[in-house]
Amino acid sequence: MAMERTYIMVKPDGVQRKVVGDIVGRFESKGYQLVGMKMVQPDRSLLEDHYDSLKEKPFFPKLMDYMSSGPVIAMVWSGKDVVATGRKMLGATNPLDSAPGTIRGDYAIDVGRNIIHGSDSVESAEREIGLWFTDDELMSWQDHSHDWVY
Ligand code: RTP
Repeated sequence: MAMERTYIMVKPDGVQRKVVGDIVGRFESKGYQLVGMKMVQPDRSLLEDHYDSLKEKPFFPKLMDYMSSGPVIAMVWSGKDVVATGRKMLGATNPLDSAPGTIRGDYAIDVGRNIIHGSDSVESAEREIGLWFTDDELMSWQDHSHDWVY
């Protein structure tokens, strides 16, 4: 069984629009385990590291402005196939293509205000978790509730 961790981040628009509780609730209801969470006002160097692969994209400066415009909620969720399933729960990057029922499909219209980030692979999840969290901010507690999920 692929037990994984993923990095999920409610972006500044999601915090301002007060959908944090709903997003946390969706991951909890699905059966995933929260192992780390904090509110952060990210500085540009952290955001540049996080979005390093997009540095050459024309939208990169706008993305930096957007992501540094307010606090974000940084989270680490753990569970079976949580990276791929988390991306499904988020919906497509462009909310116009996101299915209703997904987070972006339910809350967003514009790709430049798409509410949430989720790691796109196990490797990028581990890289992003290392960028946003120190080891002592991540819990390793025994959650037996997943015995009732899988
Ligand atoms: P994310 O990293 O935020 O979860 O998004 P993603 O993998 O689904 O998409 P990615 O291509 O990595 O893009 C990162 C974020 O950049 C913004 N974006 N703006 N054409 C545009 O203006 C444009 N394209 C992408 C979005 O906020 C996207 O989530």
